[in-house]
Amino acid sequence: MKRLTLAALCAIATLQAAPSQAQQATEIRLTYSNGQFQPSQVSAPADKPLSFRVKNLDSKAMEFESTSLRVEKVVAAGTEGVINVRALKPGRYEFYDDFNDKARGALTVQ
Ligand SMILES: [Cu+2]
Repeated sequence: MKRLTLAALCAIATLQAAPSQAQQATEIRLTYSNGQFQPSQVSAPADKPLSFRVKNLDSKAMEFESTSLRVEKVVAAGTEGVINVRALKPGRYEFYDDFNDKARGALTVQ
C-alpha cells in the first residue's frame, strides 16, 4: 500500500513494536535475492508475537508488505529490516514485495 495508508500503517507497526519486544518473539529470518523471498513459505506458533528479519541481498530496495499482517517496511539494498508483528491467530498470512509483483510468500500460523 502506498500514499495515504502508509502513515497509518507505520503508526500501527510502531505501536505494536513495543509490547512485542517485551514478550519473547518468534524470529523468522528471510533473505531476499534475485527478486524472491527465501524461504517463501514460513511457519510460526499462534498467540506469540513475531519478528521478521528480512535481509535484502539485491542491489535495489524492496518493501516487505502484508495486508493481513498490517505491516510494510522498505528495506534498502544490502541491509536488513526488522518487522515486528503482533501475536496472531492460526491462519495463512501472505506477504510480498510491494515493489515487485513476482515476489510473494506466506506465513502459516498454527
Ligand atoms: Cu506499500
